[in-house]
Formats: sequence, structure tokens, C-alpha cells
Amino acid sequence: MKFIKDDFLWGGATAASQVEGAYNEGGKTLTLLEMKPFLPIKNRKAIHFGGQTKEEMLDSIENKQNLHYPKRFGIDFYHRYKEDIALFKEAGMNIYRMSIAWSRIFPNGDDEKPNEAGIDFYRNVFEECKKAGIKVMVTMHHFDTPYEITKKYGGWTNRKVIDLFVKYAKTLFEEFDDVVDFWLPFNEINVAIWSTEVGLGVFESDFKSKNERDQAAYQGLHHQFIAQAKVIELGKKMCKLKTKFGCMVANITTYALDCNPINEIENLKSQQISRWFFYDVVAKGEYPTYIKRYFTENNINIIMENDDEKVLKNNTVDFISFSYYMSATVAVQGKDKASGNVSTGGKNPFLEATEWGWQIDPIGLRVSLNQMWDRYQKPLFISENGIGVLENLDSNNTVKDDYRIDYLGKHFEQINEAIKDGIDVFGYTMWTPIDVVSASTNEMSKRYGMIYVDYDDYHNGTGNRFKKKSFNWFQNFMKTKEF
Ligand code: P53
Repeated sequence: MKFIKDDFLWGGATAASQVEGAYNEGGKTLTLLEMKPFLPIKNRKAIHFGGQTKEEMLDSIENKQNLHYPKRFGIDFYHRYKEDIALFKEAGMNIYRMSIAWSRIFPNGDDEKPNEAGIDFYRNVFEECKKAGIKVMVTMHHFDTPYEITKKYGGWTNRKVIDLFVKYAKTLFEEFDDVVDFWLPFNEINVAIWSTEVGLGVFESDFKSKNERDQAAYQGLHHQFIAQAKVIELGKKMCKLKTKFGCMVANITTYALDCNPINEIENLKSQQISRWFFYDVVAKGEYPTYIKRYFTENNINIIMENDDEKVLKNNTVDFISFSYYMSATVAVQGKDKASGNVSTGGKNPFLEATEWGWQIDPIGLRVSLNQMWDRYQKPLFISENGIGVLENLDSNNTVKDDYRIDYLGKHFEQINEAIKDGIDVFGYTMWTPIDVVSASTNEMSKRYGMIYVDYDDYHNGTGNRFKKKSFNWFQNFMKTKEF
């Protein structure tokens, strides 16, 4: 089949904490992500993200237990970025989505001046992309609030962190406006509610009750909403191109398990709380009515300052980006919650799932694109989509990943259909062009790339890069636009 849109952007996405390594080079400081060890996984379908106490995480700084902390090492992109960008170019990618580690730019969180070594590193990476003819989309915060900000301010629950983030963004606009094509202030902003450690840089074990935790999580999220709006406001003043600011939401599409109306309304409520709320605030510029009811019923009270509503209203996103990996089902009773390691939704008997219980659903992508277009009429960008698999190099030093080719091709087909539906969707970055450390499980062996990286879960290996079969498939797709 032929892909019908000529000027569509095609590429791959990564995140600093999952690729860079070099955690103690160039002046970088730690983040909570780098305090979470790799622990052998007993049940891949169970929910992960850590589970360490604050004490255990702080012990990790001196590595008292002699554990391996994968996000300190990543895939050594910090030293190998030239080789990787050359491979991205060879694959035919015309856009690369990556993130900047805040802790490389402001290692103490509140430094007066930015860290030159950090600025230099990213300038080199961006220039390498430009030389390769690859556009750049940058995430400013991909789960990696500097630990110094956790320590001194309590992470995002403290309103002062808004100003620190805006200052960081100002530095990025000053330094990189000429080499960055699109900015996403926050990755998967809804993760603030799922994990305060990953989303907000706040220790989960600091909370005494569920209500206290949820209250803090929504307050921290509010600060991120305001920070994002202020960054957009500033970016529009400072950057040459005024329409390059987007949001990013983890989009798990769900269906009612059956046609029982009580399940349909349950699904509607679930979608409002888990995804629409986040898009509504950043695309429409206001808290929707259903969330106000949810807050009242759950005893959550957001503290706002006078201007907050105006700031949100006046600084909505130019485009909407989201990650899409899977779908799930929702029912009032009898749902099987153990459908996946990050989704609390239920199983769908019509879908197959990965080893981690992520249910593969290409049509769900078209459903989501239609829903978002109807709700927002803003350009859409799929900033993550892909499949994690346990893989080994074969005797020819490659991986015959036909399942990945199948996964990607079927999703491309649904994007094509969405374009025929009349939807303005302008780009796609697969997760990932190259194997990386998993965000949720810290495994290296949960591989997403079309490039294999020779490291195991303990960072043993040469780190050498090898093309999988999907690399050649993608390269051919970029030449012919046939999939
Ligand atoms: P891993 C939850 C649901 C969907 C996507 O995830 C998610 C998450 C959080 O893990 O995260 C995004 O590596 C995230 C990436 C991450 C990728 O999906 O757990 O933006 O950093 O690596 C895949 O398999």
C-alpha cells in the first residue's frame, strides 16, 4: 500500500535517561530515575516503576547494595551519538525526537548560569542532526526532574519549580532556537498521576495516605500545566517560528468491555480521567467540568493563583502529540486488571498482547486520531509508537524482527486511513529507532529498536550497534512510501 501524504515527517524518538549514560560526566547530577536499580523481573505483566523506598533510593547514591542502575548508563549515546545519528540518517529518518536532561543544563536545579558542558553536548548533537538533514523535536522534561530539585524544593509539588523550569526553557530557547524545530515541554504529562517519582520528582514513600498522595500529584501536575503554558508564552516571544509548541500525553485508548450501558459510562469516565483531562487543559486552556466533579468527590483541592486560569487560556499548544502503544477495556465489574505492566485496563479478547501485556491495536490508533481531531481541531503528531520484544542477535549479527515490521506497517496503514478521514496528522516518531533502557522496567532486554544494541540488563556487552531486518524495511519504506 502507498502512504498518501508526501510532506509527512517520519522518524524515531528517545529520551535522555534511557540513552545517554555518562551520568557523572560533563557536570551532570542525578535524577530519581538513576536511583532505581535493575531487579530481575518475576512477572512481566505486573505493574512496575520501582517500588523502592526513599531510603533505598538515597542509598543508591553511594551504591551501598552493589546494584546496577541502568539509567546511569543508558546505551552510551553521550559518547556514541555521531554513530547513532549516522544510522538514523541511513535509515532515512527525517525527524529525531530526543530529550534534554535538565540536570545537564542546571545541575544544581537553581544555578545562576547554565552549565556550558551540557549546552555544548546538545549543540553538537543538534548540529549533527542538521548535517544529516534530520529535523529535531525536543522534549524538555522526560521524567527526569533533577534530584537537586527534589532535595531542595520537594519536586513539582513546590510552586517555585515553575520558575526554575521557565528559566531552563529560556536558556534552551536562547541556545537552540536555530537548531530545534519543535518543542515539547513535558513528556507524557499524565504520568504525574501514575508515578510521582517519574512524573514529578517526588518520592512515593513520602506520602502517608492515598488522599495525601493524590492531592500532591494533582497539585504538582497543576504546576506542570502552568509551567508548560508559561514556556509556550515565552517561546512565542523568543523563537523565530511561532507555531512549534506541542503537548505530549500517554494515550491509552480504551473500549467498554461490552455494550452494557453501565460499562460504557464507566469507560467514558475512565477516558476523561486518564487522558481527555490532560488534552483538554493544554489544548482548550481550561479545567473541564467533569474533573471538577472528580476533584470534589475525591476530596482534591487544587490551589491556584489569580492569573493561573488566564495563563492556561492564553497559551494553549499549537499541536497535539501523544504516545500510542496499546488499547485496553473497561468494565464496572469482572475486569481483569492484570492486562499490562503500565495499564490498569482490562483484556480485550480480540487482541494479542506483548510479553508485557501491552495489547496490540492498530485500529485503536485511527480511533484515537479521529477522537482528538473531533475534540480539538489541532494538528496531530504521533510522538511514540512501537513494540517491545525480547530479542537476540542471530548468527548473521542481525534480528529477523518480522513482528516489528508487521506492527509498524499496520500502524502506518491506520495513519493513512486517518489522513483519508481528513485528519491533519503531520508526523510520526517510532519508539525507538535504537534499543534503549526501558522506562518502566529498567530492562535493556525490552527492545524496541530497528537497531540492536549489544548490552544486556547489567550493561555487559560491547555496546555495538547492529541493524535489524526492520531497519532495511523502514529504509525501503522511506524511499518508496510503500508499506
Ligand atoms: P517502556 C506508560 C504507558 C505508555 C507509555 O515504555 C509509557 C509509559 C511509561 O512507561 O512510557 C513511554 O520503556 C515513555 C518512554 C518509554 C516508552 O513509553 O516502559 O515516554 O520513555 O520508554 C515505552 O516499555
